[in-house]
Formats: sequence, structure tokens, C-alpha cells
Amino acid sequence: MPRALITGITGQDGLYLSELLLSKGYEVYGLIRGQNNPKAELVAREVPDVRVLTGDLTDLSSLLRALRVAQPDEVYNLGAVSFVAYSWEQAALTTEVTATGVLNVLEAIRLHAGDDLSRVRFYQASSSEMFGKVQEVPQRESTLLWPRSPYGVAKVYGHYMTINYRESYGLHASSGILFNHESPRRGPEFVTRKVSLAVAAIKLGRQDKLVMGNLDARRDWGFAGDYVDAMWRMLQQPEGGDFVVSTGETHSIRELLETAFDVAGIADWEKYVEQDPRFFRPAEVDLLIGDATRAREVLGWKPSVDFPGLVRMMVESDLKRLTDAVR
Ligand code: NDP
Ligand code: GDR
Repeated sequence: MPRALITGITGQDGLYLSELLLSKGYEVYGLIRGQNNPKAELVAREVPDVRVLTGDLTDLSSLLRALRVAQPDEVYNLGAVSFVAYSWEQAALTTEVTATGVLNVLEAIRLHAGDDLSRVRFYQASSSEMFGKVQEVPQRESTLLWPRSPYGVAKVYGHYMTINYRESYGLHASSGILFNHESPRRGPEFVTRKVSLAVAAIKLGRQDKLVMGNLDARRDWGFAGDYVDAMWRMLQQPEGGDFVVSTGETHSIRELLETAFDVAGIADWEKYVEQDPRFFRPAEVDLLIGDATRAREVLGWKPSVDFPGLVRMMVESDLKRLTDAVR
């Protein structure tokens, strides 16, 4: 039975990835940080077969201990301070977790595996935010990186450190350059979920307004369930590599709003939406659109959910959630 260790198990991707690996017969270990982390309950409820270990990306010895217990064949590093807007407010913490945390996992693997690094395969959750002020359209693996936030800068560090361990030690290490991926499990601070929750609440008469930031930014949005499958596929290759994972379509926040309100049967979305400088960022990533040719050709990966399907899935899920909550 293959064994996997996942950091960031309480997050959106951690939950989907653990479901995928459990369905493939893996023994799955998940790292949870903090004393009495309230999200441990979520993991126990949604993926009860995951074996939970405590540890923190900023604490090397806790990672070593987790590796010794889990004895994983595959390590997926999904843990991060992942909210871009927040990364300006806590840039040092973002660096410690999202950048140095990657080095800590890589070092822990090296120390744990000793002379036989081929025992462990490593996945790093890199991001399209590394492209930032884009230097090429669409963005691919070879596009010059130009991060625009402390988060983006931290991800660039993790990305190159992953490549460095592959080149220095021959570690089977892969970096998935994933574009935005969403789901009903997306945190409410991210734009798609903020919109799906608000649209559901407006539809049910429990909210009047939705206050937003920049409506002109464009993103390449896919479904998280599809994207964790790409992560797994990377670690099944004979060698590690870097892969862009994206849908190849881009939509503005304005289109997101229009589509979400439309799913709920509400016309004139503009009537409900206001903008506030509070939600604008010091530097914006204006346009993201990925070219996933390599993932398609080498991994045999392709997305199964399109943009309207994704927005519908999220709005309908939040309508049901809010309706059930008052029953
Ligand atoms: P989430 O924000 O949903 O989850 C982040 C996870 O990181 C949580 O489990 C969180 O734990 C954990 N974490 C935070 N700080 C630490 C720490 N100090 N030590 C250990 N774990 C920690 O992110 P997603 O699931 O959406 O994303 C997964 C990964 O993929 C992240 O690295 C993200 O940056 C990256 N990514 C995401 C994309 C997306 O569109 N979703 C696109 C590209 C990359 P806790 O619950 O305790 O806070
Ligand atoms: P992003 O996702 O920064 O792309 O990072 P987010 O959903 O936060 O923002 C997307 C775009 O929407 C604009 N926007 C708003 N965003 C939020 N959160 N709230 C608002 O009210 C709002 N109004 C407009 C933003 O300015 C931005 O342009 C996500 C994270 O999951 C990262 O961890 C991951 O690496 C990248 O996706 C790929």
C-alpha cells in the first residue's frame, strides 16, 4: 500500500487530494498545525481515514518526526499562507511559512531519507502568482517570473528550491504551477467563494450588498478536484518536472459576478455590487491565462469542469448550505 504525507491537509486542496489518494488505496497522513486546531474536526468529518499528525512548516524537527511516523513514498507540500492580500500585511510570516517552509520540508526529506533519496517523491504547490506582471501570454513553464506580492515572491523561492533539490540531490521533485482553482470548499476570503456565498445570501434575502475590489482583473479558474489529480500524476512520472496546470481560458471578476448572479436567477447584478478601496491590492496581477500543453501531453491531464459549470457548482452549493443551516 503506497503511503503519502500531505501538509496543508485542512485546506481546500488537502481535502480533495486526500480523498483522491484514499480512493487509490493509499495510506494518507496529514499534517495539522497548532494546538487544538479547530479545522481538525473538518478533516475528521470529511476524510476520516486520514491519519493526522501534528507539525508546522516552520518547525523542522516536527517535519522530521512526521516523516519518521508516516514513512511516505510521496510528500505533497500544500501548506502555505495562501491568501495574496494578507501576504502584504504579514510579509515576514508569509516568507517563513510559504518560502522557508518549503526548504524545511526538503531538508527534512533529505535528512530522513539519508543515502536513499529515491525512497521519497516530492510535490511543491507552486502558483501562477509567480507570473505576476506577465511577460508572456499565455503563461507556460518557461515564462519569465515576475511576482507582484510577498506571497508570489515566497512561491518563487519554493519553486526554485524544489528545482535545486532535484538538480543537486537527484530528488524526484515536481513543481505544479497551478492556476486558480476553486470549489465549494474554497475559503470564504477568496473571490469566487466570497461571490458565491454573497449571491446565495442575497437570493435568500439575507444580504443586500456585496462589496468588492478590482473587477477588471482576469483569472484562469478551474475546479480543485481536477487539479489535485494533476499533482498525483506528476509524482507517477519516471522523473520530476515542472508543469503548468490551467484551463486555458480567462475571465474577469466582472464576468464572475455576472455568471454567479445569473445562476441564482438575479438580473441587474450591478445593483447589488459596490467597490471599496479596502479590497484593492498594492500591486495587482491583471491577467492570468495558462498554457497546460505540457500537462496534457506528458501527464495526460485535462480539466473536466468549465467556468460556467464551476460557478454553478459553487453558487448551488452555497444556496443549499445556507438553506439547510436554518432548518
Ligand atoms: P488553503 O489556504 O485552503 O490551505 C492552506 C493550508 O496551509 C491550510 O491547511 C493551513 O492550515 C496550512 N498552513 C498554513 N500555515 C501553516 C504552517 N505554518 N504549517 C503547516 N501548515 C500550514 O490553500 P489551498 O488548499 O487553496 O492551496 C493549497 C496550496 O496550493 C497552497 O500552498 C497554495 O498557496 C497553493 N496554490 C493554491 C492555488 C489555488 O488556486 N487554490 C493555486 C496555486 C497554488 P490551517 O488550516 O491550520 O490554517
Ligand atoms: P488570487 O485569488 O489572489 O488570484 O490567489 P483571489 O480569489 O483572492 O483574488 C482573485 C482576484 O480577484 C480580485 N478581487 C478580489 N479578491 C478578493 N479576495 N476579494 C475581493 O473582494 C476582490 N475583489 C476583486 C483580486 O484583486 C484578484 O485580482 C489565489 C490563491 O489561492 C493563491 O494561493 C494562489 O496561488 C493563486 O490563486 C493562484
